Amino acid sequence: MRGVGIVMKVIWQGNIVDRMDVHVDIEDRGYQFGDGIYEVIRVYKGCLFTGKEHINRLYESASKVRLHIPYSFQQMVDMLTRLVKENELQNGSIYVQVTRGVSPRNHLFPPATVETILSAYTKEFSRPVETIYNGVKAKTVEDIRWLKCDVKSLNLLGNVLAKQSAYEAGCFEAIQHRIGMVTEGSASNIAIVVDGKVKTHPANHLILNGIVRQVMLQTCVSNHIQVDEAPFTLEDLMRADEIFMTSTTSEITPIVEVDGTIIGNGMPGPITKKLQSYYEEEIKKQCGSYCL
Ligand code: DCS
Repeated sequence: MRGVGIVMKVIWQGNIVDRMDVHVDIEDRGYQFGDGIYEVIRVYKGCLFTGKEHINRLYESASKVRLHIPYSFQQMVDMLTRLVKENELQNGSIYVQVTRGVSPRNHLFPPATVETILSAYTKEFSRPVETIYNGVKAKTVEDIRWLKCDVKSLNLLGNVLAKQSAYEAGCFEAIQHRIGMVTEGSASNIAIVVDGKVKTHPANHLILNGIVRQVMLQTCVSNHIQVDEAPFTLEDLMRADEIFMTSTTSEITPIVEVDGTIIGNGMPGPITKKLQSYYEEEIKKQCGSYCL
């Protein structure tokens, strides 16, 4: 909500309505099974940053779990843009999700006549300046999630448990690993810098191919920073010169301590800082002269 007494607008089944008028059915499959997919799109100065990439990924996630989205790409762009305007959102994010609809509880897909349910809302917040500048602490945890982490699924229990465990250890993010190979954060991708080279897990079924990850990799290539999309171990992580996480909300955030061990000199490293400035350039390019 933008202010007292102002009801925020949301998208419900293709229409823009007051948030208070939305009622989720107890048998919505998203609610009961986590049977759905979602996206988080960043908005700077009222403009959708990498909006096309996020919407494309929403359709990809839907198709990977055989979920039908009854709107065209352009209809989706128009709907989300209208929502941002209606809510007068300047800086923040759009959350959009699609569930497999409402049907009597049964693990099987509902009949094809059951409509999927699309909803979206906006949230206002500013850039996390403090953590971007100073960096954060992380905790390593075992990656206990399923084997379709490339799908942005509503099932986030594994991610929730990882994040909570990090929080309880006084850390900002969890760094997940499968038998010692680092995959990704609880809600971010993880990269290390070794001898000036950026290394991050390849985009396969074990991670979400983050949009910020992709922008970061492109800026590395355009600026002649070497990149290696290859798995790395917990030992590589602990010995790295620099570590950073990438995500729509945290952008490029340095990780300066892992499991109580200081990384590098405990300050955001030079490559991370360079990548942050390239990322800001990209924001300005797409969304105008937004700056801190
Ligand atoms: N990996 C996981 C598991 C994520 O949940 C996210 C983003 C990422 C990587 C990074 O992807 P993007 O660069 O495309 O953001 N998670 C979103 C979320 O749930 N909240 O904010 C971002």
